[in-house]
Amino acid sequence: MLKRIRKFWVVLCVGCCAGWLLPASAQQVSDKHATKEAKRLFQRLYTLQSKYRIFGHQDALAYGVGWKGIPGKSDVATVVGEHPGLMGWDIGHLELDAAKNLDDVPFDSMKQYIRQVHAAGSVITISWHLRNPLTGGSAWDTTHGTVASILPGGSKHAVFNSWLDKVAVFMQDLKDDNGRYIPVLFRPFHEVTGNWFWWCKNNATAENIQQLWRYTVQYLREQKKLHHLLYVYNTAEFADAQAFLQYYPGDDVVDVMSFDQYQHEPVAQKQQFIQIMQQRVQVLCATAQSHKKIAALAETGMEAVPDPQWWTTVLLPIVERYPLSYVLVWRNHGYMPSTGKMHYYGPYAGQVSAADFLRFYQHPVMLFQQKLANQKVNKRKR
Ligand code: BMA
Repeated sequence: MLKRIRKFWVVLCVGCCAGWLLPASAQQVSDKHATKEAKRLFQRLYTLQSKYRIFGHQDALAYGVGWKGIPGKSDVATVVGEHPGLMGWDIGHLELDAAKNLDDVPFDSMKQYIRQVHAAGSVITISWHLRNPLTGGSAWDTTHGTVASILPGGSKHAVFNSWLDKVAVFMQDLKDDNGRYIPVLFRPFHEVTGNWFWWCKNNATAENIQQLWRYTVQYLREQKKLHHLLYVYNTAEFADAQAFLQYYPGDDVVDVMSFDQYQHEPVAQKQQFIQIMQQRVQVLCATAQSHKKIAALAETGMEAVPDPQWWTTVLLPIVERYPLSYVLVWRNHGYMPSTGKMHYYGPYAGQVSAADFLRFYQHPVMLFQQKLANQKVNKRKR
């Protein structure tokens, strides 16, 4: 009898570890060999999204409006006293072996920030404005045929592989103090339904775009043995669920479904923006739920936030009622000589929307770093 009970427990434990006992329909990370930390991050984000929205900001610790590289500072913290719960980073120009990314953030500092904020309880997401491998131009060089040129058999396939090798080296360097890989939400080939990057829909067939995605994930997983990445599928605008999924590469290579959209409408027409965003978020969340994926608004914002109530009258109604895991606003660059405009999306002390951001921060649905850390998204079970 004792033997039988022991056998039962052994089978049960092995079964649990292998995921056998999860119902076939349960949500799971797409990588069968995902690290424990990546699995845990997926499960926690999936669970939390029914109740909370994590607030994210691009490059939050690296610089803000009027400052750069001040240890421990973020523009968000100047308003609410703590950092965002999610931080976005971009590895554009890593493929060039550059010391800094396309927005002047040194890659070494980026790795330090990532280790630091992960330890403090924030989640990391990484995008990649990679240059055009066919022409050597920027990510915005939309030369037709670039995607086909880097697929197996294409003239730039070897170049693309060498770029993926560099991404792998960077990702392999993201470890915590205990030597464990820091899980990352990786969002390559973003805004696929736009028309401004070489990987966007007007420059390649849907089939080529899907092949590129699958090739990239398989290369990083199988050749490079990276198992701490969750993959974020991301579109720009879309008309309906079918359009949203037109470039979707498959449930086995995606963990998060998301889209990017900014408010370009003037403040007086914000209702129009809210309405369209609510419709899109609804479609996104329903689609993500039916595929058992996490849903996110991966980039949004209103440049220079001229609306003093933008956070509670625009962003909150867009994210509050829907099971979205996170919402990220783009970077706080400050004055941009090339456009002659201020280019920032997050608040900072003294900014016209700062008081409203504080109210947004206090809303029970929002998670910033401390509350998120208490939710133990990154933490190992003791
Ligand atoms: C854009 C702008 C650019 C930047 C790029 C990549 O939206 O912010 O200035 O280089 O993103 O971060």
